Amino acid sequence: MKDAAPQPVRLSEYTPFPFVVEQVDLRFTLAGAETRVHSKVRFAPNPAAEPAGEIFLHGKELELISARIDGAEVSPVVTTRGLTCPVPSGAFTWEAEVRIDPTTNTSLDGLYTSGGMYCTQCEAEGFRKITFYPDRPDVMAPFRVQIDSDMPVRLSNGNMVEEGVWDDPWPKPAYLFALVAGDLRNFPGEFKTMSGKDVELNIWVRPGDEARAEYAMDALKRSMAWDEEVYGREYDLQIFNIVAVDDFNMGAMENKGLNIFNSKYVLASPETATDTDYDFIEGIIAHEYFHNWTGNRITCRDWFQLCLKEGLTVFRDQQFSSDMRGAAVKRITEVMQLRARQFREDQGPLAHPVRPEEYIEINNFYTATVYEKGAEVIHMLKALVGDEGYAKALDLYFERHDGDAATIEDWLKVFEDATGRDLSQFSRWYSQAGTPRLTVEEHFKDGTLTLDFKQETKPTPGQPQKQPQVIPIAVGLIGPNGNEVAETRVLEMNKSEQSFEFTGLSAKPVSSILRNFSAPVVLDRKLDSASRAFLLAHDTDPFNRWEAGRVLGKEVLTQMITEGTAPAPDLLTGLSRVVADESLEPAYRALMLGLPSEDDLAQTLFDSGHVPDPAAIHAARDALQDAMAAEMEPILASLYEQMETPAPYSPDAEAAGKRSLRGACLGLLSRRDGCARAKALFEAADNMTEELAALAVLIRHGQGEAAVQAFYDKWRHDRLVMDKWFMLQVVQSSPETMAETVKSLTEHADFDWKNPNRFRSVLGGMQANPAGFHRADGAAYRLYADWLLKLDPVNPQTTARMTTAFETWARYDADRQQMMREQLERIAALPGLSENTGEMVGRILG
Ligand code: B3K
Ligand code: ZN
Repeated sequence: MKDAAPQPVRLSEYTPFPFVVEQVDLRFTLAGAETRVHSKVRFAPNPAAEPAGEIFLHGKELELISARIDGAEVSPVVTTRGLTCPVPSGAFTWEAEVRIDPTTNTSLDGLYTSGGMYCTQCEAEGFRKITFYPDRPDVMAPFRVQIDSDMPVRLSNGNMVEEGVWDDPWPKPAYLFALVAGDLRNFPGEFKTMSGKDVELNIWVRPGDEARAEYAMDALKRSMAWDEEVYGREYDLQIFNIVAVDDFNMGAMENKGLNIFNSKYVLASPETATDTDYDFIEGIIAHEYFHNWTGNRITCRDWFQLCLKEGLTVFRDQQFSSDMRGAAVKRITEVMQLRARQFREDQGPLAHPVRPEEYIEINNFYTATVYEKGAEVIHMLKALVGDEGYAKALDLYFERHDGDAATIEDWLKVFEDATGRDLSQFSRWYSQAGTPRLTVEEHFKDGTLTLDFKQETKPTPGQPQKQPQVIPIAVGLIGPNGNEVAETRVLEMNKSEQSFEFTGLSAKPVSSILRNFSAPVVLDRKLDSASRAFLLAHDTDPFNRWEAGRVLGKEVLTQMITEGTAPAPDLLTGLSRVVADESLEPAYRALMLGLPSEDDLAQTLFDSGHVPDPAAIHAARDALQDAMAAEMEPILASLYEQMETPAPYSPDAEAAGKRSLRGACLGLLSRRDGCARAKALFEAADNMTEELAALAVLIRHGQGEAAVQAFYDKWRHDRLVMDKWFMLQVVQSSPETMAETVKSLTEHADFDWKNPNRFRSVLGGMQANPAGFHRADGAAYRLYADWLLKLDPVNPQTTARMTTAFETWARYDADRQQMMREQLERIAALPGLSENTGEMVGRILG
């Protein structure tokens, strides 16, 4: 019998659960395939809901052994989604025993084993694969957990009562439940909170990895101190544990008191981790820790409110990283990431609002829109109400909603109550999908500059008509001599068309618009390249100064691609000057040397009515880099020497910034020196950042064979380093042969395709090589789809996520469109295809 088509869940259909849970007691007997979970749950009628004579508990892939209500055996009706059972009218105690098999759970959702250890992942709906329970975020309860196992280390949420027994006093939804048992070693630490309480800290890793947890521990302590200082939030248990696991579907998980991390985002040493790894570790440790208040103490009423915790927590981790590593560089990297992932999503068939209104599989909505645009919305909110208004609103949020499962309405209401502002129009940022396009025209007359703005958002799936949004537009003015003549002013646009004036100006200024990227919009501004070069040289807003170079770069590349012109000199001289400017931090100068990505260029070309040719885009970027190298060779060569960092390696932002500038110089110089510097650096490097940068250059220029082998021989026993080895060969491969490279890597003895990190290194690497992925004969599309078909039955979540490689199909020529659609249809036709992947493929096909 074929399963009925999966039914979407709708925001409009929310109803409260008819019961509250007063206490949960769990006893785990961990015994491989014979693992048992005994649950005892105290239910009482929910005064805020309609009374019910029966209870529905979620449950998936569970074998029910026994069930009792108030001690008497019951026989519930069990389906593939859960069970239903008649219940008494007052409070009652539900008890059940189930058998589960964590050893064959390859979905990495629920309770599973990874390298001999037991661990869990419950967000969003994994707890129902552990036992029968109301697995929804608005059902919150205290948990007590007993773990019977011969594993030396047994962990769960809350405080440890005795070996293997844990008690979490803070009511939490089931998605925050966690359990770990294994032969683990800890890297210990301690923290004294602002009210003087001592907290025991532990990072648990596999034997031998202890020393590599030092940086994560340091980042954790800094996160705890920062949340006290900036948000007044103190930690609330006696112990905080982090565990590193090798098999994990995403980055990390904020389970109460027991964060579980992909080992990639915990383990670091100078020899094995790059500066980027250190940066990510710091940011993700902070993110998961910050969830303790924004997510755990205040959680979400339902999964439609996901951005309530994720948008806010991303915003908070961005603030933290900005404080740790410098605001300008951080803002630029955030925006690059937003454009690469979120704008791309918004421009295609997967566009959805920050708060979606329906889903089939919630795990498909942990998206750049929910996370990153969700954070941008808060960035705007803060700009509109000011720093003080924001601080007042957040204090009120924590005071009013501590212990709640809250909504976006609750969130906006605290801002309205704290600041007196009406946010009804602003709330469209949560409900309306798509990236607004902001066009501007400028007029100057009699000392007055007028800026005429228009906003427009294109239709997105299910939303043909768009309403005007509230857009904070930060503007500053630069006078002809390069000095700022008007300080940054935040213009508040709330109509489709609106004009703003700056008066009393003695000469026509050059305006700097959307400073610090004050709103997640596409700014469409006609400006001659001389004015852009002027902003590149003089803008006092570091973000917009970088942006001027980026737009100039984009315009030059577009012309090279569509008109076959040579790289324009304005850009080259402008960049040379900025790169040589010693008053600018090295990390910032490194960003200046980066060009818009191939994917970004493809979208830009598509938006301006061209059909992007991936090979031509690749060639143009290459040619522009050649021209940059030729023009700047002397300065690049001297910077390469100057930016050498002294041993021993230190991961701090300043040293990392120097290495990033040095790496950017190396990339360009290798076009002139026959890779001599890269070869020398590969031999001499004492840290992974430089070793990998050198290897990338060698592969890119077809001189990597010996280095690839040497790297393998050196690092073959280190799984995280080997992920890099696999990925680099795909990303740096020549586009013409990338598919063959991928094919041979998937045949390598170390290609463990069931491990998500390894799978993403090789198959995910293809997306970072767009000219290779979009090869004209469709070979890469087929290969990619073959692997998604193979992975889906094993790990639906990771498969579904990776279908987004095809989300841009509509940009390309008819042949490529057809080839991509063929692969999507082939995936859709897989017998037994998961709901996860089925939903994604259906939406991408439209
Ligand atoms: N909340 C988790 C993500 C869970 C994803 C479930 N598919 C990590 C985070 O955002 O912090
Ligand atoms: Zn999060």
